[in-house]
Amino acid sequence: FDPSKVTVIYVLGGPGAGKGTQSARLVSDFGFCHLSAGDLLRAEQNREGSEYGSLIRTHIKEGTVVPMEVTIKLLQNAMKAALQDKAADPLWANGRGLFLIDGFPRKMDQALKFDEDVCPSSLVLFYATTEEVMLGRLLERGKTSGREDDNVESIKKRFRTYNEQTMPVINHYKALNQVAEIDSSGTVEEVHDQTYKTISKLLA
Ligand code: UP5
Ligand code: MG
Repeated sequence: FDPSKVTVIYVLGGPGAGKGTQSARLVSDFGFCHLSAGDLLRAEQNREGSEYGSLIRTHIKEGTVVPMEVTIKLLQNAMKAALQDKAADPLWANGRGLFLIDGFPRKMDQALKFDEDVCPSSLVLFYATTEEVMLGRLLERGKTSGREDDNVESIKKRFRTYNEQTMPVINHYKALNQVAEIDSSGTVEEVHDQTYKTISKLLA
């Protein structure tokens, strides 16, 4: 597809910061196509006949980053499918093919590769809060989510990967002045208000 016809926003922040929750709100506000890299990986893990199932399962449980070839392929396929499906959606087509890419890129090599080979992003929405807040949210969700990484052991590993590998990505885009940082410690509504203002300005 033609990168000049789409607008990509990366949604980053630690595990449990609220990326998925806020992305869902932006879908109803602005008609974004929301692609969560984690959700795509979990779907691929469960797809019958996938050659990557056990590789993905291990990385998710250990909180480490799946090799970028796998994730980028899944994202590209999902973007292509969305461009076909949503072509008739006026909100989306009149705009610029709005994609929220949630939870990606998590590592510097992925960021450079995606920007260069697929499509550069216009903005990084960065949800920032404390590990204490994130831990509380994930343990609460873990009671019902069935996610294999919503347990204290996996969460600690996810925090480590985030600090060591994903923070450098955020700092890279900060140096390029492409980061909108949002404090995600408040209620869903409070965080959404801030997000809404930021995105309205970008799309104005
Ligand atoms: N909640 C949300 N906002 C709240 C608020 N303001 N106040 C109170 N509660 C709030 O939210 C988490 C929980 O908190 C929910 O119960 C929610 O109701 C509540 P959510 O919106 O789901 O947060 P999110 O940031 O999306 O958390 P998530 O757990 O999805 O983040 P991760 O980044 O850890 O998970 P992801 O699915 O992106 O990745 C999982 C794994 O996949 C990674 O660890 C990695 O192994 C692998 N992966 C890759 O290898 N490569 C990739 O590119 C992507 C993922
Ligand atoms: Mg999520």
